[in-house]
Amino acid sequence: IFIPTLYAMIGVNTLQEFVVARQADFAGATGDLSRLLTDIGTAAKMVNMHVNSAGLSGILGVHKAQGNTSKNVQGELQQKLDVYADETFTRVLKSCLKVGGIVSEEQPGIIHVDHSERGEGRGYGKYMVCIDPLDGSSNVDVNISVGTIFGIYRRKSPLIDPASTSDFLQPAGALVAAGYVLYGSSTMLVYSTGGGVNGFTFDPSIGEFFLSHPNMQFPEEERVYSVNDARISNTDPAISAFLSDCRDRGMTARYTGALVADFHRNLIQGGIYLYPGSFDQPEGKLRMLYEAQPLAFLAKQAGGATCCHHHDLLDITPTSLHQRTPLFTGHASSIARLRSMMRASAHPIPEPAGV
Ligand code: AFP
Repeated sequence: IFIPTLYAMIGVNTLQEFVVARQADFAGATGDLSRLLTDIGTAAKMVNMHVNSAGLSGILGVHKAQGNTSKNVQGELQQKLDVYADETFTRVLKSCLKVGGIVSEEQPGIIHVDHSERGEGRGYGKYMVCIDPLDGSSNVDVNISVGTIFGIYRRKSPLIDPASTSDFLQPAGALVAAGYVLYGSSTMLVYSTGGGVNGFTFDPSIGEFFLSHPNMQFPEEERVYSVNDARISNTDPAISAFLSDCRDRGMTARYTGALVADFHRNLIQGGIYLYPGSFDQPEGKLRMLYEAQPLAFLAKQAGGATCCHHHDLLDITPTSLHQRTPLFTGHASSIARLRSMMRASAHPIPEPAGV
């Protein structure tokens, strides 16, 4: 049993200690990425406080601007907590000298971060951050887990100019780091810089994340499949056949409606998450840059795999900032079985535009 305060007493790594210690694994590391990752931890603590007290602090429900409900760039209703989480992560990331640009689910374009404007250094930082500040936010009003997902790329263009769209449109295989925060029965931050996946649990009594899940790997056993079955009537019939095969193999269904929570459970218990495209909407619902790619990177680091209908998702170079993608991620054997069934399908989903 993990008891956070006990871990604190016996001197197990805090997030900050761990991140800094891991820096030594990378020859020539400057500490810039370490600073950025610990800043993300700080913003997560702030959002965590509001998520935990949402029912008491009047921050439940839909956000209104000038009396009207507000929508994000995807046309989805914004919850008050979506807006708070977006403002918090953006504010903290902008103050980090290493960040040159941010793409958030809640903002239409690139948020450029020019440090020279504040007399705080030279131009723009070298890291591009893609973030879904509050994933699964429709769960908040009913007190079910939500999350934050982030991916960090190294920019390709010169630091002296504002970041360009192509600095963000890189394949998941080029991520420098990725992770998520799960605001659940306890709050966890899980991340990878490429040398495995490590999970940290927040100890609210002292306000620190402590290493609680070192070297996370998908277990051998495949136990769970996570899918919204309302989304499979108009998709590739191979997916229904795959789910039926899952049931025959003794797997069971679990789906929360928050990608982070479903991915996290499947990582710990062994399972697969599915959000297919449909014949009407081949690109599906989930966003490539700040949902699919970071989780694909983590899945790979944890011994799992990720695909869309026709490709390994790690190989896809996105073509637009808010691109959507079908997503199948989790246990490597489940993904391999699903892919072979989709390859043999008589009615495959057409390739979405931009892939
Ligand atoms: P919201 O953030 O709008 O609640 O969407 C959550 C999400 O992007 C992802 O976290 C879920 O897995 C998925 O959408 C749920 O979508 P369905 O409601 O279509 O199942």
